[in-house]
Amino acid sequence: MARISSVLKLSSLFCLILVSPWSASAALVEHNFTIGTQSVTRVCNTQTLVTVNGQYPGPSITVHEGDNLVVHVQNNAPYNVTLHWHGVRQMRSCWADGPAYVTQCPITPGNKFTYNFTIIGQEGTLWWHAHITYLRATVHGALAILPRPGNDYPFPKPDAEIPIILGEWWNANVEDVIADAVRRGAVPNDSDAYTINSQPGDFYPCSSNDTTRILVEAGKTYLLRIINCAMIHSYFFKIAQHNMTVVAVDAVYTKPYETDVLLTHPGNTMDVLITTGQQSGQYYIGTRVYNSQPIGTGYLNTTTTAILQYQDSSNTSAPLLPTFPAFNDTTTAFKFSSELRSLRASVPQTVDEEMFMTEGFSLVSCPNNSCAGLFGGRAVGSFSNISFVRPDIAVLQAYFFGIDGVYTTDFPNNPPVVFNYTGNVSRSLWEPELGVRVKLLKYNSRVQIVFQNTGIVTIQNHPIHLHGHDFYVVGQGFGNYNSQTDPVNFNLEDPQMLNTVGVPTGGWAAIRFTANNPGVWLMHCHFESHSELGFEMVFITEDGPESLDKLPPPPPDLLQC
Ligand SMILES: *[C@@H]1O[C@H](CO)[C@@H](O)[C@H](O)[C@H]1NC(C)=O
Ligand SMILES: *[C@@H]1O[C@H](CO)[C@@H](O)[C@H](O)[C@H]1NC(C)=O
Ligand SMILES: *[C@@H]1O[C@H](CO)[C@@H](O)[C@H](O)[C@H]1NC(C)=O
Ligand SMILES: *[C@@H]1O[C@H](CO)[C@@H](O)[C@H](O)[C@H]1NC(C)=O
Ligand SMILES: *[C@@H]1O[C@H](CO)[C@@H](O)[C@H](O)[C@H]1NC(C)=O
Ligand SMILES: *[C@@H]1O[C@H](CO)[C@@H](O)[C@H](O)[C@H]1NC(C)=O
Ligand SMILES: *[C@@H]1O[C@H](CO)[C@@H](O)[C@H](O)[C@H]1NC(C)=O
Ligand SMILES: *[C@@H]1O[C@H](CO)[C@@H](O)[C@H](O)[C@H]1NC(C)=O
Ligand SMILES: *[C@@H]1O[C@H](CO)[C@@H](O)[C@H](O)[C@H]1NC(C)=O
Ligand SMILES: *[C@@H]1O[C@H](CO)[C@@H](O)[C@H](O)[C@H]1NC(C)=O
Ligand SMILES: *[C@@H]1O[C@H](CO)[C@@H](O)[C@H](O)[C@H]1NC(C)=O
Ligand SMILES: *[C@@H]1O[C@H](CO)[C@@H](O)[C@H](O)[C@H]1NC(C)=O
Ligand SMILES: [Cu+2]
Repeated sequence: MARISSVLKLSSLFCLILVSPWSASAALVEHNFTIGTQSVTRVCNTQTLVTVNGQYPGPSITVHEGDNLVVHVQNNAPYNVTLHWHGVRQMRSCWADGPAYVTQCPITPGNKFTYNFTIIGQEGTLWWHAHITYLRATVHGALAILPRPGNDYPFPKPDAEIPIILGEWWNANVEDVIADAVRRGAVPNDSDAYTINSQPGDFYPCSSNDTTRILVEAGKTYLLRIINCAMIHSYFFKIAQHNMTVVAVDAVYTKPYETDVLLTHPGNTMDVLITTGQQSGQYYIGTRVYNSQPIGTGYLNTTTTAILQYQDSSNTSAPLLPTFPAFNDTTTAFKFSSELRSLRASVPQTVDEEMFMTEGFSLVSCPNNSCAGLFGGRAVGSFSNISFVRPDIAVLQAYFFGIDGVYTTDFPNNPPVVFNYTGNVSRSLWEPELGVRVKLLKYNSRVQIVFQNTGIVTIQNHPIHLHGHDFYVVGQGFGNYNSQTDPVNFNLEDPQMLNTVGVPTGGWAAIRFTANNPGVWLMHCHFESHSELGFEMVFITEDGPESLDKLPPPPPDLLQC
């Protein structure tokens, strides 16, 4: 019975808001989020977690495209908090985007702030999470965007929808983990378990009694809303004996893509259809890490599981486990990422602004090699050799109110040095600059960025997330980007649109978007340890000529720092 009730709780995560089908008008969806602390036990270890409304994972939000979402946040936790609405375009509502010291000052303990924005032109699954220090490890939840009342999905309506939230668990206070790493100049300690809907599953100690079970009926179609909320890990995702059809990624519809394995990076969301084609039984839903670094450490080699359980309970066979790709199976990872195609696309055919950015690790030297990173240095990340240093006040406030001295506008279109990016990079090139250099974009300019992963410290697939815009991934490959030969093969017809792209390890990815959203927009690696260590940069999209092309003034409860 305990198992059944946990399944029911899960399915009620996504209760539909009932709106009559003939009403096309947008609704106001309002939520109260109280941030607090609670005691939670996993893998035989009890921790005090920061959570929203006492839920872990946090509350699911369901809206329709076109709705105005208003979330009143009361911070009763002992930490500064901000919330980000991951993947929401935030058209003309940059003030509600959420990254701390970029678009807002934090909500300090005891204080409150209201996030108020309208979701336009996006359908599918997104999510929300804390956007400061390491709090998003436990402060996160699903955001399902249904078609406007009267509109349909571009695929047959599923019989039910099931959220699948992939996360990580530490046998430590995550705020201590990041503070300790920053103090020592080290990479933060790894987590102690990976989770599916907050449970590690049958292959971890003290966990099997609480493994997430998803009850299904035979012969039905289910829509899985899969969200990678993990802090540092990309996963392969499989279900034993069940193929999957991807229909959307990052709340952008795809041409239906059938596969038996998914690759998901932190920040990515996927809408996936499954048909329950078996008669009965139990089938593991499982994840295993995709490790794109040449070194084979820094991750758990366990399989994290939930169970897809057919309701016919006469079959008591043990659950079947899927077979997984090897941890370092870059071929399978690249195949999945490069075969996705947008259902509908309108790609900028020419560009006004062309950027080439190196991205990856850098190493800051410390006095007497006294830091805990490689060679006694401090581990950091960078774009084009600039490691971002968070200012004391929000960049958006500095921009809007014309406060000088917070940032400069000279982020370069090309990195300062040309070198063999993915080769054995000379140590003399490892030390970055530190600063807050932003890139200004003219309103409505068409932008192309080529991200070039470097071999500094190590090559790795970094999931690069851009706020305020979705972008088309027009090309990707391994080795050094060749500006003569690679553009010839760009897909300008139906490339996938994303908000988070995994740049192939030791390779490159080319994106295009139109800067049609005035405001201050963070771009960063979505491995949280990397972004906390400066793997970030900022775009400012300038106002356009018409009043509707301008960023409106701040909300009345604007926070100061
Ligand atoms: C949010 O809290 C306010 C004040 O406490 C209350 O009046 C309102 O009904 C709550 N709204 C929701 C959606 O729970
Ligand atoms: C949300 O913002 C709109 C303006 O964009 C405003 O009209 C509305 O009153 C705001 N709602 C709340 C609850 O603050
Ligand atoms: C991180 O790991 C190191 C080495 O295992 C340990 O000494 C340290 O206490 C850990 N830090 C935290 C915050 O748990
Ligand atoms: C699992 O539940 C059984 C039956 O309630 C109990 O005897 C056992 O101790 C539990 N195991 C764990 C690891 O909690
Ligand atoms: C999954 O798809 C593959 C390739 O299309 C096919 O060979 C296999 O039989 C399918 N498996 C199931 C369980 O439908
Ligand atoms: C019983 O379930 C197992 C998986 O747990 C499955 O392999 C088997 O085919 C099922 N048997 C029947 C008769 O459906
Ligand atoms: C996982 O790593 C441990 C050592 O850390 C090793 O003993 C074990 O065989 C590995 N398991 C798998 C599935 O690779
Ligand atoms: C993957 O790892 C295995 C060892 O586990 C190694 O033999 C193999 O060469 C690696 N493959 C790649 C592509 O790095
Ligand atoms: C570095 O080490 C030398 C020799 O041990 C010492 O004299 C010097 O004070 C140290 N410098 C710093 C910045 O710690
Ligand atoms: C760049 O480095 C790679 C890997 O070491 C090497 O194979 C390649 O020849 C180098 N390219 C150039 C132009 O030196
Ligand atoms: C980065 O900038 C620093 C400081 O100007 C310089 O020493 C280093 O060589 C540069 N590295 C690269 C890869 O451009
Ligand atoms: C919390 O935010 C306030 C306002 O920005 C700042 O003054 C304070 O130092 C922050 N506290 C911590 C622990 O970062
Ligand atoms: Cu990264």
